[in-house]
Amino acid sequence: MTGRGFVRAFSDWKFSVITLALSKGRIFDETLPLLAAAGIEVLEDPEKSRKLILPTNQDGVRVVLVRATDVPTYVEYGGADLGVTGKDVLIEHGGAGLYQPLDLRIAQCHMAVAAPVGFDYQKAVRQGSRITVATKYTTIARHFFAQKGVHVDLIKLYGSMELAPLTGMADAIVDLVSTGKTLKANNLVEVEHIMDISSRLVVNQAALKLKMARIRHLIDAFASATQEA
Ligand code: PRT
Ligand code: MG
Repeated sequence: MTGRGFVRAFSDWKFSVITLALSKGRIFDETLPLLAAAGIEVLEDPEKSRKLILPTNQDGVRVVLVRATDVPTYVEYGGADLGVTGKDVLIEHGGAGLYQPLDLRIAQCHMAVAAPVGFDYQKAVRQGSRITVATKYTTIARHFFAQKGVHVDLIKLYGSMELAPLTGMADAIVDLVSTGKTLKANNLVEVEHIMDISSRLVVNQAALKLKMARIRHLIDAFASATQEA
């Protein structure tokens, strides 16, 4: 096949397949029932398989497994036509170039400020003290504290934020809370509720135009499954 022939064959094939980006764990697990509502069954278990591209029972639909924070990027640049991603991840990514048709109401949790049990956060805020906050969610944290008029020094971390106040590196953290068990186990308490978080369906704008009917069908099936839940 010539170079141009290959490119044409690849783009014909790409046009015929819908690629959905998911991350392993709760997003994958909680998206499965929505896919089932659209008649789609993923044929391999990501916890057992090492494959990053998973086939489904429909020839024209496949799932790619990426890091949770990479889902918007895959969809933005067309590596996937659609994806499922947390509102937290979307805000930090910026959401540029993504169509966001649906709140799927899965992987629910909330974003919070938490501090060690002994730290008088309210007093520090009242007095206008400068506080140091460790977080993976710097955009959300910066915006939240700016709105409150609180002076913060942000320390960017990529995980285990709970450790930062325990080691004296930060006064507080901004992190996701679901059951509250992680905070409790690390002697931290929630001091501010920032926002509720759930996961969204995101769609590549060009794919939406080129594969309109098939993507619409998926959005509609997801929407009715979400309302029934
Ligand atoms: O874990 P990894 O580094 O691989 O990636 P990730 O954390 O980005 O992915 P994943 O699968 O953990 O989270 C994907 C999405 O699920 C997030 O973007 C959120 O929108 C959503 N979600 C829902 C959560 C939680 N609940 C949650 N509890 N994401 C993370 N957590 C973490 C939280 O950060 C904290 O460490 O769980 C801990 C708190 O849980 P509780 O139950 O102890 O309060
Ligand atoms: Mg995680």
